[in-house]
Amino acid sequence: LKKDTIALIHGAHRMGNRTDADMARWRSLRFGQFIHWGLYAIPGGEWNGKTYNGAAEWIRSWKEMPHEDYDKLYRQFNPVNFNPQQWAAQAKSMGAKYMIITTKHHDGFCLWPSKYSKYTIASSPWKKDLLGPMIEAYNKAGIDVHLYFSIIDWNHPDYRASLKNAADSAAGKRFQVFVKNQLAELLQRYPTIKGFWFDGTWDDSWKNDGAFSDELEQYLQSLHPGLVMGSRLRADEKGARHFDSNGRLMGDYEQGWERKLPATIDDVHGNDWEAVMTVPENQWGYHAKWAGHVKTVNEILEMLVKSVSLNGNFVLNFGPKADGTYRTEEQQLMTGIGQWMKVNGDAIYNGTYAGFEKQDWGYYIRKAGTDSVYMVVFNIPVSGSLRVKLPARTSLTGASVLQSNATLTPELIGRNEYFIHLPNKTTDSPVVILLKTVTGE
Ligand code: FHN
Repeated sequence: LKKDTIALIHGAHRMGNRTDADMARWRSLRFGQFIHWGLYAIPGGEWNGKTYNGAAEWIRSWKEMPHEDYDKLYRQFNPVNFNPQQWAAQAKSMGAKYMIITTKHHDGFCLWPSKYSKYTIASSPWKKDLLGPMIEAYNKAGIDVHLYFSIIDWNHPDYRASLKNAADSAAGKRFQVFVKNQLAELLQRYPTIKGFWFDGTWDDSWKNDGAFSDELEQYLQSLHPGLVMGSRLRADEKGARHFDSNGRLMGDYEQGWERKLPATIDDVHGNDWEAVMTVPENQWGYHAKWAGHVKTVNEILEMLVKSVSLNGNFVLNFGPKADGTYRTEEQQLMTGIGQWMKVNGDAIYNGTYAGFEKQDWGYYIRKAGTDSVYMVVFNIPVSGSLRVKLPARTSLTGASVLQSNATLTPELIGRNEYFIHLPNKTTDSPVVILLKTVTGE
């Protein structure tokens, strides 16, 4: 927080995290699936035999790709192999408890038949709504759905990055009405959704109108009380985004953790937060030729575990192909993550910061509001002995390996300090140990 606070009308309206049931639910889910799906999946990062090395969903802004060509792609969008039940089943078996789907990315193409635009799925050969069946299938599988919505809209004639004259301002006002209408339409069509995930809010036209984003947030809350919306939507009247000019978080959780994670608990300032992560370095939509490093199951698990250990949610992105299927690498990741989650998911859901001193072997996660603390071990020391230092007046009464249920006897080696001796020094996936602790005199 900044020292000298200033009076703001459109700054943060709340101190601290939301405490209501809808937010508590979002916070407990911890692991989500992000899906970037749209017209950009058709070129898949390639055009006229050349490969675009930027993010596939940005190909329209590549000089080699004429806008007219991109804007005609909708005539080919026909995901004949799309099977929403299968998508939902795969997400469920991976262990995801919520899903975020791009209703409309920066290109402006809508996956639902919006009555406010012609550039929608209804104009494609597929014709039918894609979002409805997807939301229904995910909800049936017990997975909450949140809707990604880009404010930047490359297709809409009234979208302006900045407002330079009276005509721009008039267009900007019309665009705001359009945004409001589309969002209300989404809520009316899909009443089970749990939140909006806003993006593309960095242009001047948006951030210089804090009053509008503030009113919009309140309007959406009034239509659908309990909605969860991150910090990307809002700007204050001075153009500050995410955090207002007094340093207070706007929106329900910090939404700036994109392809990066906080290092320590101090970096999150007590706020709810969520990280979104790509599988390759920076590809969200489908790219036929992934270049560079592709994250492995264990790398992703470590990010998930680290996020939860620091009170955050972790969301892994997938970019399905234009025909509605997932590439093999993504399917394999889902399976691999799911295998681990099936055995060890208890350490993730409802997990929170444990308040214990961090050790080099990995991360502690506390089951919210309980004495159960999980050790998630990524680096086993050559000694095979894992150091556990507990806060004052806390003692360790037992430990067991989650996977095998094997009981481990902690060795007391100093005041509030123990070794847990691992039976196996080698493993090819993170080992979870459940600690039983007692806090008292
Ligand atoms: O430009 C987009 C990008 O394509 C992708 O959708 C990510 C997801 O967080 N958001 C924007 C960049 O911040």
